[in-house]
Amino acid sequence: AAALPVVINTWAFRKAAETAWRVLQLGGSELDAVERGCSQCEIDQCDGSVGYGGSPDESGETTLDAMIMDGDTMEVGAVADLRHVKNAIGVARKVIEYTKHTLLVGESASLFAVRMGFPYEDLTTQKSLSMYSQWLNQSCQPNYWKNVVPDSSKSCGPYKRPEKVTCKEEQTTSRSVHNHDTIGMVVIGGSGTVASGTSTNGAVHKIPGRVGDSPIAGAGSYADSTAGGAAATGDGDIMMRFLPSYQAVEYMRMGTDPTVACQKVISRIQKHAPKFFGAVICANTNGSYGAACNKIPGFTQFHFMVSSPLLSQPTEHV
Ligand code: SD4
Repeated sequence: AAALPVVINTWAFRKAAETAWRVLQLGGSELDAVERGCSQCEIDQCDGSVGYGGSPDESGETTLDAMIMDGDTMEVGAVADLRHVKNAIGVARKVIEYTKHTLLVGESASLFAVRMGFPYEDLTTQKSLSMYSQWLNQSCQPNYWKNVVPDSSKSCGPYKRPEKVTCKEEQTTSRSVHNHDTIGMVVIGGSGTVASGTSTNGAVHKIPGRVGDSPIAGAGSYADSTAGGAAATGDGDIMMRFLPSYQAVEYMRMGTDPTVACQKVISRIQKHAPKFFGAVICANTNGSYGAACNKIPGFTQFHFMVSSPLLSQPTEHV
């Protein structure tokens, strides 16, 4: 059975689901619901991987990626590598509302945010500082480099491009399920208007400047009121190469059931990256929804939240 409106979001982020649902109940728009729902996770620092104080990069700084998409107008507002501003999806919303651009990045995005009235503040916390110093103190720091050699007497980092390519690939960061939990949300309103959005602090110990899938339209999320909406979570460096959210929406446009659409998207990526960590959620304009993940050791179940008139409260699905 399907009914409208429907709100789905990645992971068991219940408060985000409740907030988005409440916004709809109070007459807010689909975009309002996405913005407020994802903002809730930024405030709550959901799983440490959304909002400030998580995923310190190689220099110890927390940077944020977020996007919001309007499936009626096909407008997108996004920020990437946003520094010193906590409410990333709020800034993304201002990009839609007050500019003709789609994506603003880095410190320039921060300056835009300040002009829009957002506070400029430190995103590091005791927790992110201690994650950072633990990482610095490891004898061989897990990182995201490849085909480089250490540039010092230390066995690892800082790195330089090798004179001749060495065959040994450096160890990459172990991507635990828990350091990669972006909030992605899709809202389908009562009349079938679709909105979607994401917010994340990205990957732990990333190379400064790294932008993941989350702020990229069609990768992190996609919304089209003539078909449906989708959002992705997981290893953005891999997933963004496949535009999984766009692909899921296009499958639904062709009449594919949402669960099958998500499964097809996951198996496409899996052919190239069998062990990638990731999941996709989607919903069509009838209110049918689905999800799929790449089942790998340590990640065999994917939790997501669904809010609908058919459920008495936002409900966790596996
Ligand atoms: C990223 N996709 O920056 C994000 C992280 C994430 O679930 O989704 N976590 O790669």
